[in-house]
Amino acid sequence: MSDYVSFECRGDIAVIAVNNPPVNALSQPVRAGLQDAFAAAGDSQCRAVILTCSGGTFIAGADISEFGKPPADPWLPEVLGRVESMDVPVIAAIHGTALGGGLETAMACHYRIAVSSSKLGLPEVLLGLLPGAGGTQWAPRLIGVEAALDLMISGQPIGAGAALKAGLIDRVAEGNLMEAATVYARELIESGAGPRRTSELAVATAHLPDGFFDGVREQVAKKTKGLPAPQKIIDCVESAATMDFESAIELERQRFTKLMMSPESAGLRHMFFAERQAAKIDDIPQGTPIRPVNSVAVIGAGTMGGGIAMSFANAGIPVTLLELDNGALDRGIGICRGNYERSAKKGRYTADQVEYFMGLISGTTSYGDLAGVDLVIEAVFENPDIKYDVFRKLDQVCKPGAILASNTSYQDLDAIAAVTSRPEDVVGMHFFSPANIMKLLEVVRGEKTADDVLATVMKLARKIRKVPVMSRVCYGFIGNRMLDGYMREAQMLLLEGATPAQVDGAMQKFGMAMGPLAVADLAGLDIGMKARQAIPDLPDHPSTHVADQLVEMGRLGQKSGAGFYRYDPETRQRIEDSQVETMIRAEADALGIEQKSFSDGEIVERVIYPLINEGAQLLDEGIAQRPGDIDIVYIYGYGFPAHRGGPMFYGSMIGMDKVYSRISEFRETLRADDWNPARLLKTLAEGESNE
Ligand code: 3H9
Repeated sequence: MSDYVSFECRGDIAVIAVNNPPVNALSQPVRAGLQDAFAAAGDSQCRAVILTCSGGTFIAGADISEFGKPPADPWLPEVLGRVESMDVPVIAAIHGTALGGGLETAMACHYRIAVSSSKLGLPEVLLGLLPGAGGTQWAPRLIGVEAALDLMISGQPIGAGAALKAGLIDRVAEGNLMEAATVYARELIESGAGPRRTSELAVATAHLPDGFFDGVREQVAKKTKGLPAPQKIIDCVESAATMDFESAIELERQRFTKLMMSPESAGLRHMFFAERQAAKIDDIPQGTPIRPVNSVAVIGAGTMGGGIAMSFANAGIPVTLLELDNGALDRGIGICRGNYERSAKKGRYTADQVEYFMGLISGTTSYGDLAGVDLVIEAVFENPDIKYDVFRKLDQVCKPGAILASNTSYQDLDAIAAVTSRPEDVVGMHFFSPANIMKLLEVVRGEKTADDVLATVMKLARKIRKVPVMSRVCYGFIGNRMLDGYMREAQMLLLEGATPAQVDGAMQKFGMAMGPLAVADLAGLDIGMKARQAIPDLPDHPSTHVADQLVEMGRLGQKSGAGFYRYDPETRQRIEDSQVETMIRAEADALGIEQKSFSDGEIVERVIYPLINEGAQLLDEGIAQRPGDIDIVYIYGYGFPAHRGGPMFYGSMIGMDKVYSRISEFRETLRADDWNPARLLKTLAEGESNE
């Protein structure tokens, strides 16, 4: 029939199969192929149709790469209308993942059978969208209003067992899927069941209390920070309960189209592809051999080392923690157990799982015990001499071919590699704290790091559920190097008249998980001060004066109960502190800095534009491979709002010419040395203003 969709009659049962690797996305040729195949089935003598997919999965959704481009016929709702209107029973045979438009396709079929390992979901919300091919109408009819809202607002898929219980599927296939689907089709033919159209089912609403939908709206708005897609999903589900099917479908279509044009969806779609792209290294071919990693050691059982160990244990990989003495080792292993037990209390793990994970974490105080491990990650104090010492020892004891990784956040990886006799085996694996939770992994490529070492670590990252991004060597790599300007401007704004709460408030409204000053308090102001003191000949900069004075006042941040803010000892709630305000104004006075007031927009520009500028500089220097990689670093490592697509995408949405011109203005009116526009930013800006 077509390369993408095949049609054949097996006796009186028609089999339509989609074949569009890797995930059978509903690209235009698939939609056209489905339309033709169902037309052919309608014209045939078949008494039932089975819709199946080849490869590893059922249809995983619409083709996201087509979004934002001019629509190409046929439109998916039209195709699914054709499927639902078939006069003979249509059975979806599901394996792998039936997601988004894929699950909508299954719901347009009259019956559904799935293998037990399959997953079904409506994840459109994660792309800033809603199910736009009938999903908001079919789901409440099949599984009820509450479960449908849950499925669509969380975006999280459910397994076949839960789907069967909820009524999303009719059967779980035992054994071979096609055989089970054929048996099902035969039963339906013989019982004369006929088509069972989802749109003809009623939506159960009698049990819903008055004001149900408004209650959900309010609850969801709090959790989703006013993002538009969840609210529009609620509108559509409400319409399923209050309007006729055709009118409700029309509303769904309008809402879907509006969301498709929204900046939030553009940002989230960019992030979807950027995340997948970031896992690839341009000059390392896909098929590069991988070194086996079946055992891992972590040097240093502090908060970071323990978190790294947990990440491996969570993926079923045994890990040995090494510490200098038994006391430190016991403390480190105890922290891992404590973390697991807290998660178990919240219902994330069973007691058996906790024991399983802890069974994978062992400890030693002897480097000799690391002789057989495949990968060692050093996570000791950020001091180059200590790190050199560790790597010299590892070079002596580790087997040939073992990967030697450093979790350094700032140090020169090439200098670390140079103390070993095997710099090709040395790589950076920069985790973010808490390492068992944060998804970002900066993979640092040294001058001599071997291709297979990099390929192994990029792949391993996915196995331990991290999102890897490759960075070349520079001070602070991608993320921390960019942070410099961000933190500098946040603190300069204080000296120019803003309060900590104003700066953080503006950034939180922008969507940052936390404001920069609250983050500094969380990290510990003394840590920043010590890091600065460790840099030889670092010139004085007024931006650090407030933080340095806070440290001198004993205000180290959250851990001492006060920093830029005071913290309620019970709730850890931030409280604005007039003592800090007075100190800031006195310092500004001493520095002769004029005071003014700032709008939220000005604060955002001052704090975010340095990220964009430094990002452009990193691209120019070849430290980062692509703008999208930088976006992924900031979204997964620094709490940048995903719906804004990351700093570089955000810059491109504003227009790099506008960003450049504002930065040039700041260069004139603020501090020339701090606001040097990156060469690449200038080039991009000139390109845009010539368009
Ligand atoms: C929707 O359906 C809207 C409808 O309601 C209404 C329409 C009118 N499109 O993730 P992987 C690519 S919205 C295009 O590494 P995994 C992906 O970029 C959609 N491409 O594999 C990658 O390409 P590359 C709702 C897609 O095994 C390759 O496939 N559906 C799509 O780790 C492999 O992907 C979703 O949101 C797509 N839909 O995970 C599901 N999906 O090799 C989105 C994947 O060039 N997809 N690609 O880098 C996923 O969640 C995961 O890809 C999946 C597989 C779980 C399926």
